[in-house]
Amino acid sequence: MLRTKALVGAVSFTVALAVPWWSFSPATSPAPAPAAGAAADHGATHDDDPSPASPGTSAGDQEAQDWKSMDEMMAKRDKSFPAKTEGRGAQVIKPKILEDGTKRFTLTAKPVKWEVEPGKVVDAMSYNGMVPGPTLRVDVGDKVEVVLKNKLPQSTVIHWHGIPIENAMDGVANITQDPVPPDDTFTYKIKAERASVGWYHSHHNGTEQVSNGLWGAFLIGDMPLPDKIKADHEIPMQLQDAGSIGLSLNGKSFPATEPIRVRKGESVLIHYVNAGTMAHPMHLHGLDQLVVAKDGFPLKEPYKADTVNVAPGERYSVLVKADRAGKWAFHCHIFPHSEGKSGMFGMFTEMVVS
Ligand SMILES: [Cu+2]
Repeated sequence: MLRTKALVGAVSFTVALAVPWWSFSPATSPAPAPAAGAAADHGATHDDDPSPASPGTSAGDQEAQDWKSMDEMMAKRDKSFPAKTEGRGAQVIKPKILEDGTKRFTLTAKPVKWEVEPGKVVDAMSYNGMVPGPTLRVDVGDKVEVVLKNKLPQSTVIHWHGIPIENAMDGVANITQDPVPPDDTFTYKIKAERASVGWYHSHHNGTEQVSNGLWGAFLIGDMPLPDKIKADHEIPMQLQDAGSIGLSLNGKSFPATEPIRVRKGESVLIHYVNAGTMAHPMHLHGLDQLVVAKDGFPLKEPYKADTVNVAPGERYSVLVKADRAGKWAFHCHIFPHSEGKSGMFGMFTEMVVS
C-alpha cells in the first residue's frame, strides 16, 4: 500500500553530516567568507547586486580575483549540501485512538528557536516544536479530533485547508470561532469524508503566524494514480518564502534542505504545498513531473511538465518516475529564490537517483 511506504520517504532520508563552510577560517581566503548573518539575508528578498571594483586595482585584476573568490565561495557552500541542522519539520505523528475509534492528534502551538540552515537560528512559531508542523495522516471515513493547545504569547486558531468540514470547525478567528487565547485549548472535530491533499494553518494574524511556521500537511486516504501505480515514496514538499522562516523547502533552506534519495526505477509522489506568499515554479532536472492532481483533486488527464508553478495556498501532486540515475537539481526557478553569487540557497534541493 502506498500509505505503508508513505512518508517513509519523508521520514527516512538521511542527512549526511557536513561541516558548515563558515566554520573554516577565512584567513587564507582572498575575500572574507560571509558570516552566518549573511545567510540570514536569504529571506524573501535576496540582494545579488555585483560589488563595485575596489579602487587601486586594475579592472582585470579585480575581475580575476572576483571570479576566483566567487567560485570558491560558491563551491564551499554548494558542496556543504546536505548540511546538518537541529530539528526536522513535517514529521509524521501517530494519533491516540479513542474508545470509539476516533483518531486524536494534539498540536501544541509554541515558540521555537528554529535552525533554518547552519548558523541561521530564527524565532519561529511551531506546532509541537517543528516547522512545518507534524504531518497528519488518516484514512477516508475516520473520525478525527485535533486538540489545539495554545502555548504562544498570542491567540491563535487552526484552519483546515482543502478538507471538507462543518462550518463551526473551519477555524477562522472571529468568523467561525473565537480566537483561542494563550494557555487555552480548542478541539476540532473532523470527519474524513474523502481522499484529500490538505493542509492546516493558523487563520489568526496569518501574515505573522503562518509565515513564521504555523502550518503543516494533512493527508487523507490514498491518491489514485494513473495505471494504478503504487508510489514507492510519498513526500509533501512544503514551500515557504516569508516571515522568520524565509525561502525554504519543508522548513529548511539550502544547504540544509533534504535530498530526495531514491533507487532507479522507483516512483515518487510529491505533494507541493505552498504556505508562502509568492508563486514558485518548481523545476526538476532530468526527470518528468506527471501532474496527477490539483489541490488534491485527481486530474482526468494528467499532464507532463518540467516546471510546475505553485501559487500560495495551492497544492499540486506530481508523480516522478526515477528512470535516470544522477543527482538532479530540484529548485524554484526564480533564481533570486534559489541561486546567487554566493551559491545555492533557499529553495534548492536534489533528487538523487542511484
Ligand atoms: Cu520561488
